[in-house]
Amino acid sequence: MSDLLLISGATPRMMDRLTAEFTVHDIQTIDDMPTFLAEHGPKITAVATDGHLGVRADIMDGLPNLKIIGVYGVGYDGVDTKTAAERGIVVTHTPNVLNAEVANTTLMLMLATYRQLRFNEDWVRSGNWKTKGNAPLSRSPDNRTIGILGMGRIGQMIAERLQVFNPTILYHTRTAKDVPYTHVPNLVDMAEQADVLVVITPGGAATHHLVNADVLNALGPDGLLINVARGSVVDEDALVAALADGRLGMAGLDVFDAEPHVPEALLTMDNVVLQPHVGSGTIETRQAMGDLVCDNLSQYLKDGTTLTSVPETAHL
Ligand code: A2R
Repeated sequence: MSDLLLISGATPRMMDRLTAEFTVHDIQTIDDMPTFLAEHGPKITAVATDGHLGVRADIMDGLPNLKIIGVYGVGYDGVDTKTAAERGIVVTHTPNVLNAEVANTTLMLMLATYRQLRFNEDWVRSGNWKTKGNAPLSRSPDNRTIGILGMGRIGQMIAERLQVFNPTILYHTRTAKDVPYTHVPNLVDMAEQADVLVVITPGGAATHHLVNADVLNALGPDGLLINVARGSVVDEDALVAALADGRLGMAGLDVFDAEPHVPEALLTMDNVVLQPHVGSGTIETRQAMGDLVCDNLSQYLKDGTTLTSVPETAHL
């Protein structure tokens, strides 16, 4: 059996499949990584990880015969794909199977912020309803102009599912796509026109702090920012400041810069809805993602091909 290093968590079903096909070394059981790598590194040919944890450079260096990295997630900003490609290591990820769930999360955040779900729930639980009467009115998510930053697999699914709110959809990407929405070449221009800005690009250097103070100011005091991509795409300090000053109206956030750390100031804001990076986090979707990780690894074992390589290693 081939040896696999498991860096991220895995669902029980994923674990069953991995242990049936590989000798699994779970990173959580390894106390001393240098000693482990010296002893077992050369026989490990596969890694399973997630897009956030990726594979640390010292671990990659300690696995001279690594052939495949299976990422549990569509984003893979934690993996150094350049080094992987140079070393002939295939990197796979789990696109498409989570599109619908991340779109659901986006709609949940939009409804929860516009309709003040958390504030109103507190109104009931705190007894305010009895002592203070009806809760203040909220705003409607209907008929809004929604700017989507990123119009790939997930962005397109978000746009489709948003149709229930009768929106006008704009999008910003580096290149225009074949979609029935208006491409806006400048992000600040799009934020100026939009009531809602949905962030759904990959993370990494190319998108770092794309959403900066200028974009947030353009979105404005009635605007809503939803981030279901990566914390790194939004300048978090600028976001906290804009919300605190009232320059930005509301935020629905599933991702943060230094997870699981969330800026203290956000925790007390009523106009913010916070989720612990659960965009794809349902039993059904995580099962489908886990299956795809295992399908890629199994197929690679069998014939050296994969189902869903990342573009950077697709030529291998
Ligand atoms: O820019 P383009 O034409 O390559 O369009 C891609 C867009 N995008 C960007 N837009 C503006 N500025 C950038 N610097 C930039 N870089 C990429 O993001 C494309 O429309 C979209 C990415 O689409 P997909 O590759 O199909 O990714 P998918 O499956 O929608 O997932 C997006 C991300 C993941 O990487 C995770 O970080 C997160 O959603 O869960």
